[in-house]
Parts: sequence; C-alpha cells; structure tokens
Amino acid sequence: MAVEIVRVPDLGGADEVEVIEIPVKVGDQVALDDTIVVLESEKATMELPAPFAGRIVKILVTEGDKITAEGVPIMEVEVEAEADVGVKVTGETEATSSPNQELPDPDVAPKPESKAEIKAVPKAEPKSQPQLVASKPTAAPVADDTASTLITADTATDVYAGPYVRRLARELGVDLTQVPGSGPRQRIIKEDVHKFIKQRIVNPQNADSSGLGGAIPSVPDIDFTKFGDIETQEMSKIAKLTAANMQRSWLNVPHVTQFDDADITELEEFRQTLKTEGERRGVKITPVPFLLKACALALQENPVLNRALHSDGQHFVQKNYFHIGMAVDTPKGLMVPVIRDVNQKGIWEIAAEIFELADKARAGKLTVNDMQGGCFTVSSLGAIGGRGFTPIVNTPEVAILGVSKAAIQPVWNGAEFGPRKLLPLALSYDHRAVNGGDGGRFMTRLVELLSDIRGMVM
Ligand code: CAO
Repeated sequence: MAVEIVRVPDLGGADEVEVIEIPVKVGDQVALDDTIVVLESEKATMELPAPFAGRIVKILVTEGDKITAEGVPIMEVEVEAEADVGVKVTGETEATSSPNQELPDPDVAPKPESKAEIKAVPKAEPKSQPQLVASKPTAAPVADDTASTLITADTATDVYAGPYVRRLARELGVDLTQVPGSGPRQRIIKEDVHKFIKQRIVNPQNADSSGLGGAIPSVPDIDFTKFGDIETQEMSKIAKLTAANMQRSWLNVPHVTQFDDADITELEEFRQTLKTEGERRGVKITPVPFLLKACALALQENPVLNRALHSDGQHFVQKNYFHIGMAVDTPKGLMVPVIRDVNQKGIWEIAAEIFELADKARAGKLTVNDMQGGCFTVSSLGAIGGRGFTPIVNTPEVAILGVSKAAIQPVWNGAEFGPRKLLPLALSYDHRAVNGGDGGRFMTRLVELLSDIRGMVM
C-alpha cells in the first residue's frame, strides 16, 4: 500500500478556481478516472478524475475553497502499489506502506494553508493530467478516459451539470432537465439526482412507466394561498388510479380522434315505443344499449379495433370476444364496468346489465371481475351535454367511442332540409394498432347501424 497525492492540475489560464463539489468521502474506494473533485472557474467547470484507483484516506480541501495555483494537494489516495511512495504532511506525518497503517484523522487534516507543504513522491505520473480550459458545451458530453470533460451553462437549452452527474443521470435514466440544481448557481449535483429519484419513487404520479419521469416536464408546485382561500382534499383511490391510467395512456398512445354524426331519428322513435315495456321490466331504455350493441357488431366486422398490442412490440393480440366497457360517472370518480359478449345479447339484456352495473358502480360495489376484460369502451356524456369531446383510449384497448348529446338539426335530404336527430360520435384510437382507414370503416359502419337499427338484427 502506498499513499499518493492528487493535486490541482494546470488551471488553463484561470486566476482562480473554486472547489464546488466533492462527490467522494474519506474511506471511499475509487476507480481510475472516477470523479473526485469538481472545480469551477469563471467560465468552466472541470471534474477532476482520480489518477489512481484506491481508497480515499484524506480530503484536503472543502467545498467553497478557492485555489489560485496548480499543484495544490487535494486528496490522499491509498493505492495498491509497491511501498516506495512516501508522503509527508506538514513535515510530521510519514505515510508508509504498512498494511496496518491507520487512516490519517480527518479532524487533524492540514488546513488549506498548509497544503502546499504536503510532499509526495509518486512512483509514476498519474494517467491523466487534466487542464481547466473552457470549451463549448455539448448537450450530453461523454466522459473521456484521459481528460476531464468540460461543461458550461451558457446556453438556455443546456443543463448545468458536469460529466459525472450526466453520466450518473444516464445510468439511472434520469432526464436532467427535470432536476432542480442545488449547487452553486443552480448547478445539478449528484445529491440532486438521488433526491429526484427518491421523489419519483414516493410520488410516481409524475413519473412515466419507467418510474423515473423520462422526458416529462414536471409541473411546478404553486402556493395557491398567495391568490386566495384554498383547501387541500384527499384524492380517492379511484381518482388516483384514474389519474395514473390516463397519464399512462396519454403518454404511451399516439391518439387519433375522428368524428361523425349518426342520424338516430328512427332509433329514437323506436326507443319511445319501448318505454312502457321498459317500465314493466324495470329497465330504463336509453340510447346507450343500442350504442353498445352497434359497437359490438361494428367490432366484429372490423376486428382491427378489437385487438391489443403485444408487449414484445412484434405481435397483435386479436380478441375473438366482444366485451365492452362503459364509463360510469360516480361520486367517487370514473369507473368502467364491462359488459360481456355484447354481440350475443339483445337490447333488453344489455339495458338491464347497464342499469345493474351503473348502480353497482355508484354504490361502490363493483368487483374487480366486473371491470376486467374489456375490448373497447363507450363513454357517453349524452345525458350530461356537450357537442363533442376527444376520449382517451383505455389501454390496453386500442379504441374508445365518445358519445355526446343528440340534438335535432336540419339535414338536407337531396330535396329539402328536414329535422333529424343527430348523435355526435368521436372515435379515438391507438394509431399503432389502428389506421385511419380502419377507424373510418368502423365509424361508417357504426353510423349505419345506429341510423338503421334493422342492421342490428340482420
Ligand atoms: N343524447 C341525448 N340524450 C341522451 C343521450 C344522448 N347521447 N344519452 C342518454 N340520453 C338521455 C337518456 O335517454 C335519458 O333520458 P330519458 O329518460 O328521457 O330517456 C337521460 O339522458 C339520462 O340517461 P342516464 O344517464 O340515466 O342513462 P344513460 O344510459 O344515458 O347513461 C351511463 C348511463 C352509466 C353511461 C351514464 O349514467 C353515465 O355515467 N355517463 C357518464 C359517463 C362518463 O362520465 N364519461 C366520461 C368519461 S371520461 O371522463
């Protein structure tokens, strides 16, 4: 064992450099070229790489120290080597190669003024002799084996962090543009990266599926009390799940939404004739069971929308069953119970199930089974209002239908305008699985089925 001294390199013309970060501590084992100190001049920062592998036995500078000359000792490193390296500290301490040598007490480490008195006789020249020279910043500098990589913070698009922190961020999959810097002049230091990861683990709401946030800019915390009275409300479990699912879908799925109106004039006339029978059966007949049935049939004829993307990125999973989810607005949040084999069921049966599942959802009594297995979702805001909206695909499904409020409108029949009841539809789909042509064919068929419900029984 021998103790070697690491010294400040050529300052590259800088009058003064500041020690702005010491990412190691006494006792740490460092590999050759690991960053041990970060120095900064007015124009550039430099990460000083360890010129030897070994164990840090003494750190001779502290953050904030100003250094004005090269050669100032920074650290003592115990290296695995022949015992011919001698170290003298302030003329009193003689480091030897004895395996039983104790670490120098950091508390009695020499003050910066005495550092110049440390004398070392290294056996060989350190591998790298970095120089502090300002250079053009790059977006993602790659650490060089033989010299320090420099980074400045003089472009708006750049992050203020050195190669060591950049490398750490790359290894951990952290987007540094999302990490607030706590170092001098908001420089990002390694503790900032660790803190960022911890926060993302504790609060995955703001993270992507990798859990680390990827390139998603976080929304800054705002103190709303500055603007008026507020109260903080606990999110329900459903609200949290919905938020996470929506974000996952929004971030993963390339959405396309296309629109059309279905002329449901005849469907509505027919529906009115069913009201008495509905009362007798205790089932409310609204446009929704017709919508679900029409969707199931249109899916059967357009199976592209009835599949999922395989996670291997190489396959589609084609579903040969037609289970349809129905978004239900409940006081606790949005729930999506699933009605199975809709293609095989009649309108009364579907209507009864909608009634039962919507009731269960509002009472908070849905089981996991009630909400699993959907192929496609219908989100109907028709009873609430609005002319149109773009629904978010309920992944792993690849398509969703948003239904808005039907209204009577003048429609040109080739000879004159006549009053027709039009139902606005919006079909969103995952463009990785569904092409515009597939979406268009599905929508056209759906509109046909709703405009002429005889097609549903043929
Ligand atoms: N246009 C015009 N009127 C409509 C309509 C439409 N598209 N859809 C339903 N209506 C009418 C119904 O016919 C009924 O009127 P009548 O009693 O005169 O027939 C009235 O609106 C109320 O219907 P409903 O809400 O009781 O029943 P429903 O079958 O229309 O809807 C359900 C059931 C569960 C889909 C609905 O209650 C619901 O929760 N919708 C919200 C879904 C949602 O939140 N989606 C957004 C998800 S993304 O945040």
